[in-house]
Amino acid sequence: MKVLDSEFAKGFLGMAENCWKMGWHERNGGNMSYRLRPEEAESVREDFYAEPKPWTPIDASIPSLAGDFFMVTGSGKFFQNTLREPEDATAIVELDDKGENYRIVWGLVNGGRPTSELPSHLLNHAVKIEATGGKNRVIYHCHPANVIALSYVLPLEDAVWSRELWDTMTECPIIFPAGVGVLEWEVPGGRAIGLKSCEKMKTYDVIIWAHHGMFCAGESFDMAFGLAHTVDKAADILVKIISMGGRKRSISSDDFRRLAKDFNVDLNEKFL
Ligand code: 2HA
Ligand code: ZN
Repeated sequence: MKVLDSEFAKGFLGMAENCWKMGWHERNGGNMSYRLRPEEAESVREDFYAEPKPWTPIDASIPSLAGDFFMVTGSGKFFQNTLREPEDATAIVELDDKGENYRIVWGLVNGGRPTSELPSHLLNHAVKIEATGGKNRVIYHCHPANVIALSYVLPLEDAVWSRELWDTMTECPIIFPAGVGVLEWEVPGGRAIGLKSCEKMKTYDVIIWAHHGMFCAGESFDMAFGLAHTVDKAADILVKIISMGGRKRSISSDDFRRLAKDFNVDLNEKFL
């Protein structure tokens, strides 16, 4: 089968288009990766390059991902164009048997490299595989304005962000019951931001990169998109609350506990 006829590629490109429409991807901002199931990789293998591109160091050693295939956005590519020119804007990469090098086996037909955040993506895939018993498949990064604006105003603390965002919309604690992690400003694209994100990804599915954007994980495209959408909407409401002069009332800790009980979610007690 052709890669572009596969359900996973349709899911990837559909999510990229939705994310573009949300306004989270100015110019070449943001990136996305999807870990293929072995049978998905097998089903499109006939469409791979007869001569894959050369092996390239990942800048990290991730043995748990050895031999895995990932669909990724390309460095410098615009989300706006992914659906129109997927073979130019995205790639499938294969990892070697040590999890130290990758090679392009499909896509980026006009040259180029996978996303500059590839080390962050792969390191965090490894953490999330461990945390979810292999269920996590998507890692996604975007630049939503409300989240970025709040990172100039709120203290950069997990507890403050988690509680403030939960208390914008009743369903937030059900959708991100662990809360959100927050990283101080860091240079994009390197090992440092990747490794610091990994520490947070052990606990959270969403990380705020201060003055930069959001980094999140999901078991499917719908789950990753839905999570980013919910956090962005909560941040939008919080900006409005702060702009209107601040909270006049709140959802109480006991109310959050009642919600968690009824919806059977494991709410992070540290933030109550
Ligand atoms: O431009 O968003 O973080 C791509 C990015 C890097
Ligand atoms: Zn970015």
